[in-house]
Amino acid sequence: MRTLVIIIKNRKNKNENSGYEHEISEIKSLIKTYSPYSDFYEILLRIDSPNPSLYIGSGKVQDLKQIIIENKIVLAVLNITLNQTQQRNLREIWGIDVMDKTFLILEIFNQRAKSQEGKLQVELARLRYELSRISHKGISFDQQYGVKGIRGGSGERKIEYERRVLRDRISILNSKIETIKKTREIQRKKRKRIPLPIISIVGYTNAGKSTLLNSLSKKNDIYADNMLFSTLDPTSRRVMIKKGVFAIFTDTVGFINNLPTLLISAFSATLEEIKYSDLIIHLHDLTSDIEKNNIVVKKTLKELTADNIPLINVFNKMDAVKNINRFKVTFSNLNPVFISAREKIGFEDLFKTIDLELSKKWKERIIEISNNNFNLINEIKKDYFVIEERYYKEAAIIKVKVTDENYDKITDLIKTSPK
Ligand SMILES: Nc1nc2c(ncn2[C@@H]2O[C@H](COP(=O)(O)OP(=O)(O)O)[C@@H](O)[C@H]2O)c(=O)[nH]1
Ligand SMILES: [Mg+2]
Repeated sequence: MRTLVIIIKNRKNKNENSGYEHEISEIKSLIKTYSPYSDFYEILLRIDSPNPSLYIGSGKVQDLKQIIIENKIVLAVLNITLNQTQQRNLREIWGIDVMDKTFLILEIFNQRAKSQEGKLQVELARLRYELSRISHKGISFDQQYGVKGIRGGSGERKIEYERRVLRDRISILNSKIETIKKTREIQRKKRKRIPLPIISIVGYTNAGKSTLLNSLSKKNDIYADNMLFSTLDPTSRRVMIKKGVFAIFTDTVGFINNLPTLLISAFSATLEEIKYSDLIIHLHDLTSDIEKNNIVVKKTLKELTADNIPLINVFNKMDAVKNINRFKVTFSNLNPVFISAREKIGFEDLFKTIDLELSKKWKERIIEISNNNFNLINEIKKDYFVIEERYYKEAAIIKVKVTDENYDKITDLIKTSPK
């Protein structure tokens, strides 16, 4: 999917240039989260003040239309906030999908939300976002609010009507979410677990989470025919940690700098799955503001009640920084693992640390199945992780890697199985 990334800077603001590289890299990373096989065309625009109906000047809009056609671009993403009119007009003129950053983030949340509550939270955020940008003059709702004496006129009435409709839908959604929250515990119990450890990769957008998932699975995945894994969603991969030991790695939605407040609940709901993981990899970006990001991530994990899950602090992009020892000293209290996801450096260390953590809960157990009951053996192989099978005359000896809970289930299965 070829995407046009448009970074708009206000000419009057002298300091605005500084974060350009970072901003473009963050937006690209978001687009890749939305659509992994994207490639990009980048444009930096300087404007004096936003155009009410297009945000950018109409001449520039036409120039960009040429670029869009010539390069077969299908999506444009802008770093600023568009109101509905501007978004609609640009879509019409360019004939492609146009999004601002918040809209793109909502699309990503929408893709990733799995639970019913997650989906409703995202829908709620979308309505709030729409409510915030209803406007006929390129002024946001927040700015308009409280302005007195310009009421009246049919435009104003239409806006009032649209706001009322949105507010009604918001309150309906809110009560639905309340109901679901009450029944959530029941749903959790019903959840079917994959019989392998689940490792969630969390961290800021642009930290290298997707790169890590890709590098790990390319290096170590065994493209097994295994039925268990055909149902994995595309953000998860099976990775071999050491001979015979596998885990499911899951890429999560990244944290985003200055996430708009109205998206925070939707964001947490999208991350709900983290609660069910056996281990969290917190991926830090050595080239970013580590301390500041760390605080935000920790706080969010706590809000998700995921702060009791074992966590490994992994520092990425070690290839891009000089004097790695300085970081080793600064973060020694976090038991850091240093890697380069892109250059595939430090993976042995990472696997060792992961294995150590997981083996606290996932243990090798031996089970004996008499009379070589193949139906039973197949059933176990279908649902649990078998490391080794040995067949003797009287019985089969099966070695599995399981949690205590899984082990109990297997013993129950053996007891109840027809001989
Ligand atoms: N120098 C360097 N860049 C990396 C490394 N890993 C990822 N990146 C780059 O960081 C950017 C964001 O990576 P991505 O995997 O999309 O991050 P995500 O948002 O956390 O999924 C991309 O431009 C990657 O090429 C690394 O080990 N070293
Ligand atoms: Mg990503």
